[in-house]
Amino acid sequence: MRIKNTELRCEKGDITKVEADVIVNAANSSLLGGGGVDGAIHRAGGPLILDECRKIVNRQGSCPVGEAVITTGGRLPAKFVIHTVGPVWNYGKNKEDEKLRACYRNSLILAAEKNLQSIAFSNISTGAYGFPKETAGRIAFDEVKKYFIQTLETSIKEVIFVCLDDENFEIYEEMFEREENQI
Ligand code: AR6
Repeated sequence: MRIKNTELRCEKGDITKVEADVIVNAANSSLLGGGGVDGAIHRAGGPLILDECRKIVNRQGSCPVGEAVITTGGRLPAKFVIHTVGPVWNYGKNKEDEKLRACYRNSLILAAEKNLQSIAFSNISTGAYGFPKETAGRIAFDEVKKYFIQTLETSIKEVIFVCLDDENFEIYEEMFEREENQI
């Protein structure tokens, strides 16, 4: 689907293989790596990514939930990695919805500040952090659409939601289908 000059789509696969200007990692506040997509990105991208993460932490401390920082993509096909920290699901008691929205919004703002044209998102918080996938998908889709509807000028021309697991992919496919049938 298209919003103004930006193409949005979903795709099934491994985000470490995606050739976007920037891919968005589901990191933790330490920024020092972990499992899931974070582990895969550091493994595939090599040690330069961790070096830059360390420098960021030395400069500004750990990364709060909902915020985002940017590093090189190292050996990845992507030029950069945005590391954002999703909320841990706690049955909606800790404003998790709002925090997840902030992850998507702040990643887009950062990518536009760097004048990047294409961005690929992982399904933040829907693995180890336990956020229900359907709700997380709706929040991601809605917040990204909102950014493009509300932003007058942005460098971003392409957004890809990259889903590794079938469940997330089906959720995104259905959201795109529903949206396209409405227009
Ligand atoms: N490509 C695309 N998506 C992936 C990949 C991949 N290579 N690998 C996993 N996913 P998770 P979280 C999907 O657990 O829930 C880490 O240890 C996966 O199917 O990676 O935000 C961090 O260091 C799932 O839907 O991130 C944090 O400590 C989604 O990525 C913590 O986990 C997110 O799952 C963050 O947890």
